Amino acid sequence: MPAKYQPMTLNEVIIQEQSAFPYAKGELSRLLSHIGIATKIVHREVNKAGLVDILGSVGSTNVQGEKQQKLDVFANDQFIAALRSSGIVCGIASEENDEIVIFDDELSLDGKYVVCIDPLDGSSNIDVNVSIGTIFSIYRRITPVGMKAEISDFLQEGTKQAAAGYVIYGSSTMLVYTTGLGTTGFTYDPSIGEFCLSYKFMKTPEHGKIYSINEGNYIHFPMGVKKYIKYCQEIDKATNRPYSSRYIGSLVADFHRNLLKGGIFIYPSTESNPNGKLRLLYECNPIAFLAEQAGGKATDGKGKRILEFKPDSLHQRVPFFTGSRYMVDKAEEFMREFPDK
Ligand code: AHM
Ligand code: MG
Repeated sequence: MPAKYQPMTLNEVIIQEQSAFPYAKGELSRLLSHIGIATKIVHREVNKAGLVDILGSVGSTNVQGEKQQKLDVFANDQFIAALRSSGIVCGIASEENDEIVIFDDELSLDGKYVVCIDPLDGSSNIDVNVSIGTIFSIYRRITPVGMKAEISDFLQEGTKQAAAGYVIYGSSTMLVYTTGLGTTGFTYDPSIGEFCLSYKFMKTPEHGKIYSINEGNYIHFPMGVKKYIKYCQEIDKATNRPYSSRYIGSLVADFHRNLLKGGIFIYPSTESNPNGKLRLLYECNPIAFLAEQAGGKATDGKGKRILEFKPDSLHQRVPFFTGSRYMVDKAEEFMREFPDK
């Protein structure tokens, strides 16, 4: 007789975790559930992406008379709608919007949380059927409940995150999140429409043998990064080198692979972009929280923890080194040895 399939669902795990905080009112749990629901809708659309030419291209009207939206715009609207209707969130900051979006209906004004989100990350991969992701970060507001959210609610250090996570729309869709009690992963089972627990207390290897960086930009990298790349490519049996180079160009997918297998992801400063490309609020902070909770590291390459940056603007960028702890340490060693003038 086949074994009985009895998965633990996202909601069950969230509720179980909530019991670790005896005074919790369940708001954060409900908020995570709302994100889970929005994710299922985005998953459905992402999986239809290849049908765009059949259903009508972006900007045109499809056979049902619906206007086709770009997937990233669709995902943004979807998450904003889900968070607005939750009544638990008083505002969001999205990579897609220049300014914060304030929810000022009566219920939302009493919401204790704000959310920073990159609704669909990996824009260059959206149209070509390569993995993309959603990244989110949840903070307790610092302005008093009942008032409109303000920018200061969003410009908090990553150490203040109440929860963070990502969704990877890959060969299967997975949701990985943390509330500071470890990193937990769920795989979406479309046959029952649920995220099912697949990784409890994810632990990333301390050493790895994958390095992920856009080597096309090599010429523009700081000397420390150039030297570290050469180190990764050298032969040394004791340290399993040469390492493998893997770069998808979707942060979530590159990070997720390295989290499971062990590796380092680097998006450093370049001559033209001294702060790199990735955004502190929407990309680096949530990923850094997840990395640390899984035993990994996330720094700016110069010894500073990403989670300790005090943001000064919504769309601030930061150089990003994350992954297996000893690999990040080694890369930083090269950065120290070859400081750029
Ligand atoms: P996006 O927010 O426009 O999608 O850019 C973020 C993405 C990350 O997912 C990825 O790590 C990086 O940009 C890739 O950039 P590049 O193409 O410069 O290597
Ligand atoms: Mg992005």
